[in-house]
Amino acid sequence: MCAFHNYFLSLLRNYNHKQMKRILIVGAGGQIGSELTVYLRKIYGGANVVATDMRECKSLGEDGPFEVLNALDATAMASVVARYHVDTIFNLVALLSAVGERNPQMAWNVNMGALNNSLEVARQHHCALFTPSSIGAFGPTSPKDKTPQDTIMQPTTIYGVCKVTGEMLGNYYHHKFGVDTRSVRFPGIISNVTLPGGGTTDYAVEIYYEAIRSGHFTCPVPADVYMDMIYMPDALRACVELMEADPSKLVHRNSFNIASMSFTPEIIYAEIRKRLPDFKMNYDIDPVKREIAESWPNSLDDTCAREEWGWKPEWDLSRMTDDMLAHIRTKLGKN
Ligand code: AKB
Repeated sequence: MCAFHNYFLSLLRNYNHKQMKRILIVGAGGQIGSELTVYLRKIYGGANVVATDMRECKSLGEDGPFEVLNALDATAMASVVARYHVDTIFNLVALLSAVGERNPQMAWNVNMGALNNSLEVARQHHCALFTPSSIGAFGPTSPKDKTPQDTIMQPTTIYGVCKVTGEMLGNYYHHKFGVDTRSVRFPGIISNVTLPGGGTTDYAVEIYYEAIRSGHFTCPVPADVYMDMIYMPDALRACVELMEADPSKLVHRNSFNIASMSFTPEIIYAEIRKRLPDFKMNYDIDPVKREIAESWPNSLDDTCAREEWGWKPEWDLSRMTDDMLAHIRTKLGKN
């Protein structure tokens, strides 16, 4: 009955153009959330996007509703969903890979707790649910290059264990209860608005800030390790395009490989030096980040996302580097 009801609602949503109307963002103060909130409000209207975070975030309350919400409190989450008549939840709460290794129990409790609550609230209130997965869902036994959509997933970090479990739970809630769960496996996200925290791919953001600030960067990840990365505008567009995709075309749901660029620290350093020839980089390898980075794919195969919902990246390393340096120059007053 419930599965049928949810399926019927998702068909109805698909019938209308721009299906999401009342959106809840859980964990809106983080790297993705702070930009996704603004992006969604531009598309769906400020009043229709409710931003929530554990802590007060003044800027997120400027052009739409903001509520303080602990994602581990399911009752509070359900009450916000009911009060604002939410039909779509974006659960962005996560401790990232490197910080997760420092406190695996906390990473499991936070990452899985927020996801469990989001799934249950989505089931009870007939909402669609987006939860990011990550390249971190793969591990050393996955194929390294052009890692396929469906392949071996045996991650060696608690972050990856949470992501694989989350993908399976998302699929379970879809099959068992008809909840419209969808997800992408994000590469490292590069942006110039909010800094990431505790990730293995963070170096690819920090390098731009240091190139402008001090002209020198100490890289914690080995020179020759490839990882997939994506520029924030592409990441935001992926969230909306997937959630707006026709469900009848989705063979997969949790979670889609998406790809846009893959590089090593040496490659991004060389790209920045084309614009700032005096920029210098040395290495002080963080053993935890090294192990994680070496366990992840070099690059993902995103054919299924392209075929099932039309995914196509717009940014490459060169264009992104121009844009990052220009924005950070302005932000740091170094024009
Ligand atoms: C991390 O490095 O932990 C994240 C990710 C790739 O999921 N940026």
